[in-house]
Amino acid sequence: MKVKLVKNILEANDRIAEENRKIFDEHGIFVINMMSAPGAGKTTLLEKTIRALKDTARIGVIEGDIATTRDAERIEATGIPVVQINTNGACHLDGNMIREAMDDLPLSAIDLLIIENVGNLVCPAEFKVGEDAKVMLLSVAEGDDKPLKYPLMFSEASLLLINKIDLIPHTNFNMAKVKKECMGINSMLDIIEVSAMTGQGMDKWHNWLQQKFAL
Ligand SMILES: Nc1nc2c(ncn2[C@@H]2O[C@H](COP(=O)(O)OP(=O)(O)OP(=O)(O)O)[C@@H](O)[C@H]2O)c(=O)[nH]1
Ligand SMILES: [Mg+2]
Repeated sequence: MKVKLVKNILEANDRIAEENRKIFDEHGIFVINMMSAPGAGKTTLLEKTIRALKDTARIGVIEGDIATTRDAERIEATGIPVVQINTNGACHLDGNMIREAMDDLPLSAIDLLIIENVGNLVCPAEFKVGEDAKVMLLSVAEGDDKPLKYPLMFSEASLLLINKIDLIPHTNFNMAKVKKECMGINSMLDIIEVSAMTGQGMDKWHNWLQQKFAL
């Protein structure tokens, strides 16, 4: 019974996500669902990316957090449209939440919408929101055992950004092992090493975005 219930919830969510996707397509918006454990650097990466690309593309952001408008305030400071969703306890965004947030965005004036999901390495990977691609961050400070322990997000993502590479000298993070294990989970996964803090590798991430849709 419980299994059936979970399946129904996911199917209902898939339908709403599909409707969201149609609305985004009608407006010609490319949508990224950005996911990671808490603190991997999603908002920092977004702040840098927006500042680098906002003259080339019209970017909008939806921020998902359990509580506070802190991340939306950081994005607002870059001067682009942003909406904050507070899930009040839920560990992920779902299609319905995005459907409601859309009403507060100028969809006709956005080419690239980046949805920062709730910081969590598990639940966000289970719920589609209407995205074109899932982009995942893993920071080197989290440890190199994460792909095999939390495989779903790695298997769902199109791109893995390995962030905070400036900290590698202070960790025992084994880059080669992580890449090999990620490939074992998802052989289609693109992987780019970045430091949102120093800017290292950020041009490669921006190129990836440009290739996915014509900025
Ligand atoms: N050294 C270093 N620190 C970073 C880097 N990227 C982010 N940080 C720091 O990591 C901390 C968390 O960054 P956020 O961007 O808030 O992380 P987040 O993934 O948005 O966090 P949640 O939204 O809470 O899940 C901040 O103190 C950042 O300054 C990086 O590349 N290198
Ligand atoms: Mg954040």
